[in-house]
Amino acid sequence: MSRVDYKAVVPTFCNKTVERPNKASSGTLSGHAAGEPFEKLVYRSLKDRYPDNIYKQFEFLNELYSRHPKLTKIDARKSLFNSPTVLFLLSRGDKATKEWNPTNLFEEKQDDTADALYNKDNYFDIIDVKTRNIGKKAMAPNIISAVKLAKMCSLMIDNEDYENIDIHYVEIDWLEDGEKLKCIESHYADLFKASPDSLYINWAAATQIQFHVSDLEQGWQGSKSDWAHQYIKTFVKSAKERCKTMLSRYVCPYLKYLTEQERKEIFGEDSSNISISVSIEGMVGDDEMTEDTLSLLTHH
Ligand SMILES: [Ca+2]
Repeated sequence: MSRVDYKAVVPTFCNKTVERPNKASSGTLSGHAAGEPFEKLVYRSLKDRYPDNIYKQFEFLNELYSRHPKLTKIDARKSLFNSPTVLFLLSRGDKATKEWNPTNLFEEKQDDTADALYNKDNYFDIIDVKTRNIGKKAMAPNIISAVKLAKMCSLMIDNEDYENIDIHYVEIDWLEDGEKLKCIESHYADLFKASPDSLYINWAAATQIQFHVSDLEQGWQGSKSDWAHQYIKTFVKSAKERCKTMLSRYVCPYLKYLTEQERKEIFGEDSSNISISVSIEGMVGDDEMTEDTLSLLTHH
């Protein structure tokens, strides 16, 4: 159960305007540039409502490490996180963590997981704001790395760490309004309420999960531990499909250009090893795979 009252906060963004980051006359506005003032708006509203609990991700880290100035080693700094899952999602890399000191603070980073972070005691709600120009038709945006989520789920399972983390998305739909940008609709969604099988992983787009927040299915009834397990299943299944696609699209059509010797060099002594090379990825005993392998081999 989230401690942020999204139902109350999110509708307040409707009809709010922000300054256009560039003059209307200077041409098109990039999605990223337009997103920033709305991200700030969401952050400020949340901060007003929960002044003691809302942080920027980098602010939280700066405060955490500043409160313990004697802990300077990486492991000591990492030990400040009670949850390995939170540590994984929020901390910066080892090098940056090592180099952190009160005169070398973290700054905002583009690939930080959270635009805003709600923290109380050991509980963290990661809030990511997605902005959308509804005057244009746009593909579903990148939400989070599917690999990062798989890692997160494995940490949750390994540490039975389910209560410390929530992840929410806020969508701001905006239109240009003279020298301003105006929020027309606002939406929110809880990642752990979306059925993992409904998440689309775009392997060709840096393995990103993509969706419009307003379209995200919210029907998951199971526990977070069920969610973590189901997500990993979804991820592995999707990775298997990706392997199949890679084989049929990028291996099969080109095999005939290789000599027998070259094929052996790549796939081993027996050409049937093409299936074995895939099996290493964890697909042993998959009947379907045998069929795929056969169809691959008939091409040359
Ligand atoms: Ca964002």
